[in-house]
Amino acid sequence: MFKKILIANRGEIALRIIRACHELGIETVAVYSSADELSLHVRFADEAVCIGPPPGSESYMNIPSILSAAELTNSDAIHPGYGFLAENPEFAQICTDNDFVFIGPPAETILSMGEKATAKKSMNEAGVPVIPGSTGVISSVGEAQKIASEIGFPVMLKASAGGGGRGMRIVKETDQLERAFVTASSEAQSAFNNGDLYLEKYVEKSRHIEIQILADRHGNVIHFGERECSIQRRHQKLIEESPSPIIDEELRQKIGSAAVQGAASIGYVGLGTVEFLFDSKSKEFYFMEMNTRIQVEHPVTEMVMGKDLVKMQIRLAVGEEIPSYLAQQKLRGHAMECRINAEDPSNDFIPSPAKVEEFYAPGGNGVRMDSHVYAGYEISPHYDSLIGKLIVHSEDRNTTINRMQRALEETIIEGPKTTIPFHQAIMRNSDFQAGNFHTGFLETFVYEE
Ligand code: MV4
Repeated sequence: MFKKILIANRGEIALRIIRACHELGIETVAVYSSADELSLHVRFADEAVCIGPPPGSESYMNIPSILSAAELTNSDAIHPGYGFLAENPEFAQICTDNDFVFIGPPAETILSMGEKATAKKSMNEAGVPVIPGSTGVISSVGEAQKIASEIGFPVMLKASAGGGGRGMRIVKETDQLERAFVTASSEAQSAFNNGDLYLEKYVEKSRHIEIQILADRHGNVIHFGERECSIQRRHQKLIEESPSPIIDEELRQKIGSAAVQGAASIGYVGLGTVEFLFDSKSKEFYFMEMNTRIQVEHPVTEMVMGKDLVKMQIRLAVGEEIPSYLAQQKLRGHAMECRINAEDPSNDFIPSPAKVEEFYAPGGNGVRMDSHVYAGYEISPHYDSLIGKLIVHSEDRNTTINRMQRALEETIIEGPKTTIPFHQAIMRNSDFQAGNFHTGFLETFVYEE
């Protein structure tokens, strides 16, 4: 086992990783920007090293600073968390080259899954269902026209270097395709320094379903069921749950096996998430992307599977084998997560960085709050606005929603505006309660406090 892990991140996930390390008897090193000196990850880690000024690009993404901190503290491994350097193949490679274990898959895997057109092609070749469209990158408007006329409109153009909803365009008819192709490609070029696009049939009223997978170095690949992530606003997830209200055990095993097969075919090692688009009408599912990091919403899977995913991720990085009984592990009950952001839901979700004047995290049976915030804490405007994740678990979905309402009611956060009242409104919505929603839910949802 590692003796010491450096956590190349901040906020709630840095704290989450420190907790896993300490339970495993591993020492921890926090790195922090000058804006985060009073953050809990600095306080709870065994050691802490300042790595730069407030902007993430000069601190949490500053590779030389982070490597120096790892060197200085004699760390064995580096955990990147999510965001920042978590899916940067150069960083993974540099860690390895300097004899630090990167807690994640090898650099080549991160690179191949980061190119979305390549990832889709690999999964198609592995027999995983993909959305009809181009095989890999499209090289010309002519090729796009040809494929679009074969599969029919509407189609979607996606940036191969994008992902998570960045660099996408819906095209409704032939006349719009050329313009969309040219502008999407130049936008992708300036945003990602890569103008490659791929094209696929646009699936209406879809749901976002993702499968948690785990793979060890000994050839075992297993899945831990799905997370339902369709409640999103501008590609930012707000509520996640497991299991999905529309997936039964048979479908779970079908999608889960597809994810496992896809991961196995590329020799995946570590913890990962395979994202699928689920067509509510036809009940078909299609591979979209694979994420090679621990995800924000991992706790809902932890609650229903009764396992600590960060500890498992660390064990996989050490080279441990997945115990065979885990492939048979059944999910228990229903878990849901509400992302609490310091944003004003009454004012287009504008960030509300402010001093937290009062803070009370809810408790009781089946309630978990993953947060780095405390009374007196100053929320910095330099980072994302996530200030906590409220996760609840109970025997079924209805009881979980009731429990979430109770826990949201109990939560006290004074100072910044937060998404809590917005979550309360969603919990009261009858379509949400019935599990009747798709990724367009929040576009038509009318928020009344
Ligand atoms: C799609 C789609 C419909 N058809 N692809 C958005 C995130 C990125 N991973 C892919 N996304 C989508 N791809 C086809 N062919 C609809 C979306 C989409 C979406 C997907 C998941 C969750 C929320 C979404 C919101 C808008 C669009």
